[in-house]
Amino acid sequence: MSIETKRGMKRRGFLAAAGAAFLAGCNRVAETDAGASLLNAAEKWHMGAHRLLTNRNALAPEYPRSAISPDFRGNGSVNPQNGDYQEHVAAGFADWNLEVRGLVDTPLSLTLDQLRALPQRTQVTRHDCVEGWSAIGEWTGPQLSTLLAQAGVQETAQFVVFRCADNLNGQDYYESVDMIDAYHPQTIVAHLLNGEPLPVKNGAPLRMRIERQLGYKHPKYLTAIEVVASLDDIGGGQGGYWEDRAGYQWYAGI
Ligand SMILES: Nc1nc2c(c(=O)[nH]1)N[C@H]1C(S)=C(S)[C@@H](COP(=O)(O)O)O[C@H]1N2
Ligand SMILES: [Mo]
Repeated sequence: MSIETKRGMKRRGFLAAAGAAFLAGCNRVAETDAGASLLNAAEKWHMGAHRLLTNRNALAPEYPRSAISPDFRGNGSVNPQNGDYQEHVAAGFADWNLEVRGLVDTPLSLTLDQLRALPQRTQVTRHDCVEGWSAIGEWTGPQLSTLLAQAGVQETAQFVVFRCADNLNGQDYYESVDMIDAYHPQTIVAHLLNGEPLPVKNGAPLRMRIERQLGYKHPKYLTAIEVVASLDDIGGGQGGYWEDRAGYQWYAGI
């Protein structure tokens, strides 16, 4: 091995150790309020840098059907037992409704047939979970922008909140995005996976696909879409189940 390569390895070892020390430091500062706001500043920096380096309206990569994963695994809630979800399963989701409410001129309550009758988008995309796995699937459904146009979004709107039917560890799953992701062309309300109605494990009968964000930003078992001006009074105030519970970043852009 050349001296040059050895030097390179030594340097990489040093950088890895420095990185680990930095991360340990982050965990320590996160335990204080000042530290938490520091991390928020870092997240804002990530969002700003991401915005500069990538165009947030750009499309996530789409794949040929031949790239579809044979099994799209289920993660998190895979068969909700709370509320009346199991009755909906037994009824084939015949009475499922999706509400669009909040800062809109005309609140909507849409049946699955009404959602299927809207213009549809089909996309083969890769889902990336922070737990370290990915899967490629073909998703079909109306664009969220179509529903928002139908409801008429008011000027004060800043975020869209997604309400879910499942209660996980005592808390209702929910998520939220800003208006850029809400109007992104690949942000769809999916009712088909690989051409079939969504399996229960993947969020039947409706789940969001928000393709420029990590897996936890794609809420399953969708019951309502709420347009709001602030996330402060929703759930724990951090904009999502994992954001409230484990400090996951609200902006998980990829
Ligand atoms: N309602 C709801 N949505 C959810 C979750 C959940 O537990 N409940 N888990 C999230 C996480 S962490 C991931 S990776 C994906 C998993 O989607 P899948 O089950 O279709 O693989 O859904 C996300 N959306
Ligand atoms: Mo995930």
